[in-house]
Amino acid sequence: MKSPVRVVVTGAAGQIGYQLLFRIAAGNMLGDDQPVILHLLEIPPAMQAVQGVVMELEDCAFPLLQGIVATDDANVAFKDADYALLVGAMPRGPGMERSDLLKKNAEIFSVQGKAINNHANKDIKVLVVGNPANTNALIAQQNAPNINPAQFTAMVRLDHNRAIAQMADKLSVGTHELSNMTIWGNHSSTQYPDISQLKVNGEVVKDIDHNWYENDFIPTVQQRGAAIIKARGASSAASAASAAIDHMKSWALGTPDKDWVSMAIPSDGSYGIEPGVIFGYPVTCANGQYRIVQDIPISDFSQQRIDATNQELREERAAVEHLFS
Ligand code: NAX
Repeated sequence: MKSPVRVVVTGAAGQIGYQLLFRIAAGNMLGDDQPVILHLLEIPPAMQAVQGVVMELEDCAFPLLQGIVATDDANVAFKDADYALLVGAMPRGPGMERSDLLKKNAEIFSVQGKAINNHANKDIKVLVVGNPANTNALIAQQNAPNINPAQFTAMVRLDHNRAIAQMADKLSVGTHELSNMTIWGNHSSTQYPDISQLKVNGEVVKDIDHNWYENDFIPTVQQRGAAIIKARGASSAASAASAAIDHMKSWALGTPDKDWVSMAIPSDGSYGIEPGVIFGYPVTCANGQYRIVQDIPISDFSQQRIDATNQELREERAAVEHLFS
């Protein structure tokens, strides 16, 4: 048996946390030979609810779950952490401007970035789910100067999975038959789901009607979160947790041959995105490292979409830059 790894989940008493923790403890994220110690971080008013989650985790008697730490102190939560899923965030309240939301969350993620810097394992893999996810990841990264910046990522995998599901439906195939989907940019309504490289059973998909793609498919993927809120009366939680599991699993255990996944990662100049933002890219993963897929042809249409989402991320960055350490 391997030695256990420590996995932090923030917002552990929230909707996504509740869907996530049991799957991590069951081995869905890191494999059924990898024991875990779960670290649950919450704010003080939610600690009683966290105790209920802890009781339920205990009652599952998961063979891989070798310990639970529940705390409202980020310095305790990130101690020796190997993986962190930063889910807890300040929701947008009535009348709240996007800039206020950015600032409130910037405060949370700067504190957590510092705690990661000071207490976590230096190889920690960080996934930010809490919105605005890309910019929250940037803030955490900028507050952790002693951690490799590449270890800070944000989630666009839910968008990636949504795009695959929509295309599988359109093409009347199973999701497992599709590969090479890409989500570029921000996890927001400017994200760009790119099907130019999409394959069914290894064959490039051709003859997709551009009008349908631009005016039906792209808005459906971009607005899927809002459609779920309208239908369910609550935001997507199980699918978000499932995507977070997928993101970490791909990163830790690798991607299949001839396929890639979408991860928001620090831009490095690839595809003309200058360093300084956390940008959704197509990546392959092996040996716990990700690598951007290079040389994908970019059409004029794609370039416009990529530029728009890049622009939005630069504006988000400008609103919070003063919080960088
Ligand atoms: P909930 O409101 O159910 O849960 C959030 C939890 O975070 C609460 O229990 C709260 O007490 C806790 N929290 C707040 N501040 C904290 C802090 N400083 N430290 C630790 N915990 C803290 O929200 P939920 O539905 O679970 O969603 C969580 C976040 O995921 C939201 O920001 C949401 O917008 C975001 N999402 C991101 C998605 C993505 O694809 N990147 C998709 C799903 C989801 O909408």
